[in-house]
Amino acid sequence: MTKPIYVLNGPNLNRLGTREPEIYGRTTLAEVEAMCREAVPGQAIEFRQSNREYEIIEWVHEAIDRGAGIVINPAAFTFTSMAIMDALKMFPGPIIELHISNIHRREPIYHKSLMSPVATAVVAGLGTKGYVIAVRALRDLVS
Ligand code: CA2
Repeated sequence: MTKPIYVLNGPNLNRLGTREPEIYGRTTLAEVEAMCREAVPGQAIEFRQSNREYEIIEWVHEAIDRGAGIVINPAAFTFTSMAIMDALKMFPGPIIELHISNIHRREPIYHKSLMSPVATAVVAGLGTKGYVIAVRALRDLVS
């Protein structure tokens, strides 16, 4: 059996589609999950969201044990979490860091990602369609 791709989402993304549509669009996270599954038929996907740093670290550990690749939108943890960065560093496969918005066009506090140095690739600014592009790219990288 092929190993799953993990799509991990950080804090507040469970509220996607409900505020700041000019930046993040109107698509909900449940719709993003459906788009991801449709984009890579036959590819197992573990799609998760948490507001807790601990839980995201545990899921990265789970992916280390049984995952083929990781797409991660760490949201605000992008800029604060050495712990998630350390966990990602241990992952042997490809990692795509994903942001719905282009973090580099935004205020300076959004410019310094702690994750980018340990990511294989970064997708930012393509809206929620970036998830589709990221899971397809990851599927190609792992197959
Ligand atoms: O653009 C992205 O995907 C971000 O990772 C989203 C984070 C932000 O801290 C990053 O800098 C960029 C914020 C996510 C906030 O969650 C939302 C919930 C509801 C509606 C919109 C955003």
